[in-house]
This record gives sequence, structure tokens and C-alpha cells, in this order.
Amino acid sequence: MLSSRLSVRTLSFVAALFLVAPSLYAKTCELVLQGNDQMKYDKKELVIPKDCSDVKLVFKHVGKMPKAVMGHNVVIAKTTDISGIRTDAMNPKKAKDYIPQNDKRILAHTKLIGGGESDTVTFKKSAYKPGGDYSFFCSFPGHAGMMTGKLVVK
Ligand SMILES: [Cu+2]
Repeated sequence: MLSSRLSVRTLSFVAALFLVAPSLYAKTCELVLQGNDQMKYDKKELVIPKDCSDVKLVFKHVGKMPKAVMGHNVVIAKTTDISGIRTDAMNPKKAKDYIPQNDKRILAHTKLIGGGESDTVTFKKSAYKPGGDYSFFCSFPGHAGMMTGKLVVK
């Protein structure tokens, strides 16, 4: 009698876990972006779906030109912070590979890559406000004018 009561209690506990589980479930959403030798990304917009807990950004340089000539990266920040980051990216005292170091305005970034290379970065969606104004761009000198897009957070 005691054991059957226990098992009913255990069963309802397990059932409750199943009900709670979906909201605790970590989901990594994958975004894929390409850059090429024509100084262009293949997308003008990246969208982070609502139900992701983590975001994995896969960035591929599909060109052939070396990093020193046609290097690309992806830097994500609030749109209002981009002009300041671009300025600091050009300052060799502050930046390494055109990424300002220890810069809290940069929410995520890949490394700088050349043709045929790729880089992946994973970050938490919780750092972004749904509906916020975010952009991604390439911080290689002279590229951001062509290589900028909007990051939409659902
Ligand atoms: Cu670039």
C-alpha cells in the first residue's frame, strides 16, 4: 500500500517535470552567413528566432583572396554603437585584427578570416533584447560600408 502511494507520487512528479521541461530546454539556433571576394555578405538580415537560448553563428569566407587583402569578420553590436566601434577598430592601440579589445559594446564577433576559411561563434540570446536595434558588420578597413546587415531579434 505504501509503495503504491509512493509510486503514484513519483509518477506525478515525473509528469510535472515533463510539463516544466520545455521552458528549461536549451535550444541552439544556427545562423549561417557568407562573405566573398566582392566585399559582400550573402545576407542583409539575420534573424534570431524567439525560442532559442543560444545562437551559433557560422561564418564562411567563400572567396579566394587572403586575409590581409580581403579579410572578413562579423561583429555584432547595437546599431547606435557601430560608428564608435568602427573608429576604434582602426586604432592599432585599441584593436587586434580590427576588433577593439575588451570592448563591451561588441556583443559577439568572429575572428578575421581569409578566402576558404570559416569561423563559428556561439553566444547567448539573453544578451539581446527582443525587438532591439542590432546590426552586424565587417570591421576590416573600408568594408563596413558594403558589409553591414540587420540583426533581428524575435
Ligand atoms: Cu570584410
